[in-house]
Amino acid sequence: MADAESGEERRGAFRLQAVLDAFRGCVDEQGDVLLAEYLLGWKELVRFINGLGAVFSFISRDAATKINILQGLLDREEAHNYRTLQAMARLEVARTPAFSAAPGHVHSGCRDFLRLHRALLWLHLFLEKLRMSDESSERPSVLCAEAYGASLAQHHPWLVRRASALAFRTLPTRQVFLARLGAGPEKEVLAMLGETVPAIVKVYDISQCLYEHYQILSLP
Ligand code: 1PZ
Repeated sequence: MADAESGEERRGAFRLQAVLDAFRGCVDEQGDVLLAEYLLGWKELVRFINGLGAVFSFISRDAATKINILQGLLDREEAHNYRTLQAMARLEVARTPAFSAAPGHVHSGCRDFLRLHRALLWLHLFLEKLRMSDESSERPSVLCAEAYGASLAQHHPWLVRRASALAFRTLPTRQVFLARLGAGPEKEVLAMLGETVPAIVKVYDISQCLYEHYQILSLP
C-alpha cells in the first residue's frame, strides 16, 4: 500500500503539475471519479503541507489518515467496488440501511471521502484567490483564512478553527508561497493555477451532485 506521508518528508519537491494531472485524470469517460487518481492528487497536496513545517502537522496527519483509509479500501476490498466514487457510494448506501444517518463508527469510505471533499472546496477558494492576487493583495495567510472561513470552518469545532487560524499566520509571503508551488516563474504558476482550479471544481461538482443525490452530505 502506498502510504500517504504522515509527517516525514518524502524525497523530491512538491509539484503543482502533479496535482493538476491527478485531478484532471480522475474523471473517467462516464464522468465518474476515479478514486486512485483522486488520492494521488491528495497525496501530493499532503506533501505540500508537510513542507510548511510542524505547525501544520495536525492538518497533514488528519488528511493522511483519510487518504490511507480510502487507499486501504481500494487495495484490500474487492477493487471494482472502489474503483470510482460512484461505485463506492452505491455499495455503501445499499449495504447499510438508513446510511445517511449511520452512526460514526459505521465503516464507510464515503464519510472519509466527504472530509476530503469539503477540504477541496477550501482548496478551490484559496487557489482562486491566490490566482487572482498580485503584489498589492493580502498575504496568503489572509487569503487562506478567508477561504477557510467560507468553507471548512463551518464543519470544524472551535478548537480546530483556533489551531488552524494560528497555523495560517505562519504561511510565507506571496512570493515565497508561489515559488513553493514548484511551477517556475510567477507568470507560469498563475497560468497553471488557471488550469488547476477548473479541474478541481469539476471533480468537486461531480462529487457534490452524487452526495446530494444520496443525501449523504452530513455523514457523521
Ligand atoms: C496552504 C495552507 C494549508 C492550510 C490547510 C487548510 C485546512 C485547514 C483545516 C484542517 C484542520 C484539520 C484538523 C482535523 C480536522 C478533522 O476534525 C476534520 C474532520 O474529520 P473527522 O474528525 O470527522 O474524522 N478533518 C477535515 O476536515 C479534513 C481536513 C483536511 C485538510 C486538508 C488540507 C489540504 C491542504 C492542501 C495544501 C495546498
